[in-house]
Amino acid sequence: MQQTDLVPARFRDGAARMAQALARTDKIIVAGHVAPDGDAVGSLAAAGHVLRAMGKEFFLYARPDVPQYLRFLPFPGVVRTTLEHPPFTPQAALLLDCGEASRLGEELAERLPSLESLNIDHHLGGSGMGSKANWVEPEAAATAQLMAYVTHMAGLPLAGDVATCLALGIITDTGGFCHGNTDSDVLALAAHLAANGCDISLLRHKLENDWSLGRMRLWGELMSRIRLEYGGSVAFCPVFLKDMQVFQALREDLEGFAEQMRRLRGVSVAVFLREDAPGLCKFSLRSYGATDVRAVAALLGGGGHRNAAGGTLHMGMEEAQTTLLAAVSDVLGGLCPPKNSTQKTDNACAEANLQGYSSARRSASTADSLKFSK
Ligand SMILES: [Mn+2]
Repeated sequence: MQQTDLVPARFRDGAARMAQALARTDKIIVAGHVAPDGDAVGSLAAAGHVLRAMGKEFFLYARPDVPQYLRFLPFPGVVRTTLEHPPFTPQAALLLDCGEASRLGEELAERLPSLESLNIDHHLGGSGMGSKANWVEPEAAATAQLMAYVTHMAGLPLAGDVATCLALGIITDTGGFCHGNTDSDVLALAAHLAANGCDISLLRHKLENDWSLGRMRLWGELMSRIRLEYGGSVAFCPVFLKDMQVFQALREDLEGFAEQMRRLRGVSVAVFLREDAPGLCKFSLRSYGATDVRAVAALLGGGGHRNAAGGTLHMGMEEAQTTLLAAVSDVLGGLCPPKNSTQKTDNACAEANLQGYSSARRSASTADSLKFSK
């Protein structure tokens, strides 16, 4: 592949514009969204490497902190968790993967009006946040993908530590190159990173095979708690504050659980509800293909992407559960039977599904049918 092909035509202008804007900016706070995920942290670290190569003064900032499971990344310096006593007087903020103003965190949001801001994001709805330069591409799989194109357009090599940080963001936001956002551009970029020394298999190993026993046991408990709603088309699971204490688990230990729920046969939407404090819940929604859970999240004041969205509900768990399931039904009613379907109906449907599966297995092979028929 020629170097010029690395940045797809649809992203070239935006990437060049952001590279130029960065070149004209100094004394920068680099920030992802609060409670940062792999894409936010990977983009944050990569941006730091880029700014260092550009000779800029900058510091990295994450609230409340970089989660434990991402601390193996090669960061270009410490990640600060507060904006008090900065090493220099910041003039600008580079915002990465933030989605919307509410995800900046209070501390940064308060200071933002007095700073120039540059915004790089792939969430729908985050388009207003860059006062100096703004680049939002909802078609991009990850902010790290966009950051890679900025790096390239700035004339810097996509190799070494910056490649590792970018690959991490891409891997996490594409679910390890499995989600519907994994297009040929993403794979071409990943191939370039791999060809330039990035060990993608090692990255995935570090991300996926580092569980505490508490996390494993918590997932076991939560899996046994999953309930099917709306005739089996929606999977629901709540996790309470006391669960985290019982299993000595961290909040980041829940990362990925909603995706697990989506593995269930017949389930179109996975709904995961987490109690953060009495009267304060976070919800995560996952879907597949054309089923748009972002629309459900938006109805409840949240945001995200078509197949992965979430938000906050200021209410108790029971009310949150009712509110969430009603919103799923209201927005995605086509996939759900009427709202008044009872638990008994759900069980009957689930059983019917199982029977359907058995009979499909029986008819799949006449040679095997005797073994299944007993
Ligand atoms: Mn992202």
